[in-house]
Order: sequence, then structure tokens, then C-alpha cells
Amino acid sequence: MSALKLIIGNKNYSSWSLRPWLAMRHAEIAFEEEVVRLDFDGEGPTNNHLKVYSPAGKVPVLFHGDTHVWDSLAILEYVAELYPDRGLWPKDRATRARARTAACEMHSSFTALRAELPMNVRRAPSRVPCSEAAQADVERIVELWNACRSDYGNDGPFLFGGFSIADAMFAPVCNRLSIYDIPIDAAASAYIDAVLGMPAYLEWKDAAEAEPWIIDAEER
Ligand SMILES: N[C@@H](CCC(=O)N[C@@H](CS)C(=O)NCC(=O)O)C(=O)O
Repeated sequence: MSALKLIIGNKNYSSWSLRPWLAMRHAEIAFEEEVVRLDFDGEGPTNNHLKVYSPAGKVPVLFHGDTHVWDSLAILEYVAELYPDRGLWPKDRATRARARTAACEMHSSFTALRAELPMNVRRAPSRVPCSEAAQADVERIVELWNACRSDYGNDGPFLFGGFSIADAMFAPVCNRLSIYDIPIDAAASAYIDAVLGMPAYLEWKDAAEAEPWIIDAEER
């Protein structure tokens, strides 16, 4: 099999990059990584240099021989197909459908939360006020997590028991709720601890803490 190469943004800020990286590292899938520095000028993205990696001009991007995948969820689906033995989706079809629904809801929703509470891996936790729209996003996320945990989570600490792509998709939200000290219930808080305690997450965090770059627009 040809080598996998994952292009990612700054580990401290690039929430989309964390998703495939975390799942691949956790599942012990070998890959080479290249960190491309993201920058913003305060008036919008200035990341034209990303166009050499994908026509969308965004990261993450996965290269595998002639195959080129430039969306976090598409990358996760691709590696789940390449490595079916790693259990990146639940085995049972109905459970898998529910896990895919959770992953897709994360991918397509929660715009207020994303805009107001950016991922910032190394930030020390402290509370920030959030809008009603962001609060509604938090409530829906907690409802989704708790339903997955109570319906499917008996065999482990993750949404579907063992780690799955659904958890990879929500990992940046775990960082956001934790660093901005957003009030949530004990079950959701235990789920966040499970994700943020993963050895793969801690490895990502160490690398994020070592990065010298500070993006003012992403700091709150
Ligand atoms: N739908 C894409 C979105 C990726 C995305 O927005 N990535 C951000 C970094 S976290 C980016 O590349 N931003 C650069 C820009 O917008 O100029 C995915 O899921 O991979």
C-alpha cells in the first residue's frame, strides 16, 4: 500500500485537522504529516498558499498515491475503508447509521458555537459569555452526546462505547466546551474527559503547546 500523507494546519487552532489526525493516530494507522501554517489578517482568510494542496484551499488534505481527499469527514471515511479492521465505525449497521448521523450533524451544524468559541488547544480554561444561539448549539450537542452514550455507550467511555469517527468529529468541541468552561451536565463532562484524556489527543496537545504561532483572530 502506498504511504498516507496528511496535510494539517496549526495544531493549536486547526479543528478540522484534529479530526482525521486523532482517529488515525488512535487507530495506529501509519502516516506522514506536514503542518502548514494558517494565518488570518483579521478581515478574512489569507491562506492562498493552501491551494497547492487542494482546490478548496483548506486543510486537512490526505494524499494516498494518486488519491487526493480534502475534507475531514471524507478523509475519515477513506481511512475507515482502507483499514476496516480498526473499527473506526461501529460494526452493527443500525449503530453505524446512528454514528454517521452524529458525525454528519457535527459536520453540518453548530455554526454559532464554531464562530464564537474557536478551538484553542493550549488555552487555560476560563469562562466566556456566549450568545443564545451558541448556547442552543451547546444544548443540542449535550443532548446528542447523552443520547448516544445511554443508547450505545455501555462498552466504553465514548459515544458508541469504543472510539469511533463520531468521537473524532466532536473532539474539537470537547476542547471548546472545556477551555471556555461552558456549564454542562456530569455525563457530558465525563465524555469530554474521556476524549481529552486520549493518549493521541495528549500528543496533539503537546505539539500544539510547542507551536510559536499566535493568531489574534482566534484568541478569546
Ligand atoms: N469542510 C472542510 C473545512 C476545512 C476548513 O475550513 N479548514 C480550515 C482550517 S481548520 C482552513 O483550511 N481554513 C483556511 C481558510 O479558510 O483560508 C473540512 O471538513 O475539512
